[in-house]
Amino acid sequence: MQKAEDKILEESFFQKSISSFKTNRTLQVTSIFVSLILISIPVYSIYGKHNASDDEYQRDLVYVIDGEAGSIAWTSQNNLELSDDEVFTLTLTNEDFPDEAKNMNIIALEISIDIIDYESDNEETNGVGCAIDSGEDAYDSISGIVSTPNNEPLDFEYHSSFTVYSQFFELPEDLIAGFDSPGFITGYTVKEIEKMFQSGDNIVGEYNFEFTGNVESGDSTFQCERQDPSITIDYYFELKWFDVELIEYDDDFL
Ligand SMILES: [Ca+2]
Ligand SMILES: [Ca+2]
Repeated sequence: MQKAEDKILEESFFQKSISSFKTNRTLQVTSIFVSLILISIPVYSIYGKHNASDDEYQRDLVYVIDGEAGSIAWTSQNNLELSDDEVFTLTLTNEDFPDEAKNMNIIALEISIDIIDYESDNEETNGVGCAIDSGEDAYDSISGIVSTPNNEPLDFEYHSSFTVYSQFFELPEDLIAGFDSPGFITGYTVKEIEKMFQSGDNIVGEYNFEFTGNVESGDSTFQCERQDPSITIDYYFELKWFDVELIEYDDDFL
């Protein structure tokens, strides 16, 4: 057990398992941040003591959290153009999940937004002074709120492309997470641990998405006016599935 506790570091096995697709440092930092929040959330076990049964001995063992994980594309849109303060809304339910997700243990929703204007802002210039000094683009941004069933809403604002997560189960507070190793847990039976990693009915209900365009024009220069009509984004949502597999820990594991 002490050996397992030594493995405590700042990223959980879960984030590690779903972060392999990430492509830039911003996303990695976001991921670690979300991971830290998840680990810090207190969770009170709902698993009371049962009458003594054959699997009680498992509470004294340490289990390594392993398993398989993957992604299923849900919905997406390219070239969504918003003017300043324009709000885009979308409401879906779990009934709208793709068929292949319906019998899976869906444990998270990942919302990714690419902000086209970050690399190529569509600001317009007008005036005789533009040839000499046209000034510079000002970054636009997207702010938004995403609410999912049985979760606190996520709110955010970003200038560049980003990803946010909503997770549908709470990691046990006594999960021992390692940066470069799987998580460990002890004190529970196998059945209890497996149940902790099931979303169950937490996915049932409405998913509301609200994205607002914040369009900024760069400062005008001498005899050169700058204007910015809009911000353009691509968004895509992915569902993350996870099937937990427990491995009894022993000294030979690592
Ligand atoms: Ca701009
Ligand atoms: Ca723009």
